[in-house]
Amino acid sequence: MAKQDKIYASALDEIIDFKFDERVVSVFPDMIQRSVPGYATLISNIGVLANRYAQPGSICYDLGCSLGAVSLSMRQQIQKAGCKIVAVDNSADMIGQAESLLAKEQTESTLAGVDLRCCDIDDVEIENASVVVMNFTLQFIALEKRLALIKRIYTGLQPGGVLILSEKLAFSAARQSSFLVDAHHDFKRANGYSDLEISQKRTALEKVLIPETLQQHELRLSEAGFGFNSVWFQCFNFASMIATK
Ligand code: GEK
Repeated sequence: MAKQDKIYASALDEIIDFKFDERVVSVFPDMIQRSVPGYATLISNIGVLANRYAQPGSICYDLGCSLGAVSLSMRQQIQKAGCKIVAVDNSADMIGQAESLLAKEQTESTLAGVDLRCCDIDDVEIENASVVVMNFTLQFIALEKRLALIKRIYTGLQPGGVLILSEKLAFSAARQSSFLVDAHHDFKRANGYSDLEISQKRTALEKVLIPETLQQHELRLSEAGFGFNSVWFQCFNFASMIATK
């Protein structure tokens, strides 16, 4: 069973900015499952979508892979010959743990192998790509770097390739925003988080996770060159988009 996330359970004198360090890694499966509504549905269906768009002999990227859940799902689902999965995270603690999880789940029947890399997304060359996934990663990238990254992904994709982008969303309409934020907090309470945990985690993430509106994402995707894009999943203020080249 996954170790329970109690990081923000007792009152802290000082709340420091959230970091993907050893402590977070040790509880990450429990934390993300209890914090992101629809996480398991997203993971399994990203694999399904990846198989639909993966092109034989191409590369599928999992940018900000954490413990490799998206890579595992893609590896299970992709039935196209000669695909490689490149999974990238700049947290050494995440990559270390992802390595052992991926090795444990290794089966001989999978067609696609996973190449795990501990580095910044900025340092990864995106080439010959048919599928690029950022499952709740762009929100941690500095605002001023986001357009250049999306443009680089667009350039590295083959025609017909896709970007799958999941994000926590912001909403400009005050009533809609407070409804969806409150609903998300209810979801966290229903999953056993206390008000103290919710509020301390919120403070820790304030300067680190910068959500944008769906309109801001859509504008950036079109500016980068993506043609069709659509939301394919949403639960409360968490959504996943697919954009095609
Ligand atoms: C999942 N996709 O389980 N370069 C590389 N990695 C980064 C960078 C960067 N510049 N910035 C942040 N990360 C996963 C969940 S978690 C989302 C993704 C969350 C990494 C960071 O180390 C972390 O592992 C991941 O992006 C974001 O489907 O915890 O809310």
